[in-house]
Amino acid sequence: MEDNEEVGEEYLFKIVLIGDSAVGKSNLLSRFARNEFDTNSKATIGVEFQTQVVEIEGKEVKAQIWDTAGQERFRAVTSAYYRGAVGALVVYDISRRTTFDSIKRWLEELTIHCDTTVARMLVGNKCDLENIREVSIEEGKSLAEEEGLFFMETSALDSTNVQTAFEIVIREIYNNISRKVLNSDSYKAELSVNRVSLVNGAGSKQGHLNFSCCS
Ligand SMILES: Nc1nc2c(ncn2[C@@H]2O[C@H](COP(=O)(O)OP(=O)(O)OP(=O)(O)O)[C@@H](O)[C@H]2O)c(=O)[nH]1
Ligand SMILES: [Mg+2]
Repeated sequence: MEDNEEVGEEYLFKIVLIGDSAVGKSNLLSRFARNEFDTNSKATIGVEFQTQVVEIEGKEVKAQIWDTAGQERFRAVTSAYYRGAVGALVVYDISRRTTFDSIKRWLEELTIHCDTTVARMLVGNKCDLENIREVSIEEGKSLAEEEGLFFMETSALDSTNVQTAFEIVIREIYNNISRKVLNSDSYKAELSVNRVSLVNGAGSKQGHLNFSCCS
């Protein structure tokens, strides 16, 4: 029966990474998806995504994580980036206060472009840089509470909490969707729309979208 083939692919969650340039979004993704870290990573241009399979309550969940440029001039068409997203990691760098000050702006952008429930986590990355910390854990926690976000400090460099941060978001998405009655026809339709909108198809593990830069 055709439906049986669909079972393994029932859950495809699009998660977006946002935050200022150089906070470590691309390295959080490479640490999570490939267990890699790059000390000399270049600023992202356009959009990339990676798919990672995670098991939740015995079910196979595909997390498709999208990464874009923090730098305005390299960012691809914003609405396409956010389309269909059900989770977001909003990232700052604990050693650069300006990146923490930008968080409210990133949250506004998320609200403008996403209409469905989005599982959101505030991520203070580079917690290995304790000696040059500019944002305390308490400040991170209290902003997260104020805005109703999960909160975690991470280090893509030494792996602290990277897996956990993604898994908490994925689990929350799963919970949100369960609440929406998983098997309703309208939700299934929503999922297939998400699939169709991907340039490289949901089956591919990596991909990118070639938008022209907004100069
Ligand atoms: N010490 C430390 N350095 C990190 C960490 N994560 C990333 N970096 C470094 O920070 C710099 C920027 O990292 P990226 O992952 O490229 O940052 P990004 O947020 O993707 O930047 P854009 O693509 O420009 O938006 C690189 O030199 C990384 O090696 C971390 O957890 N700790
Ligand atoms: Mg990047």
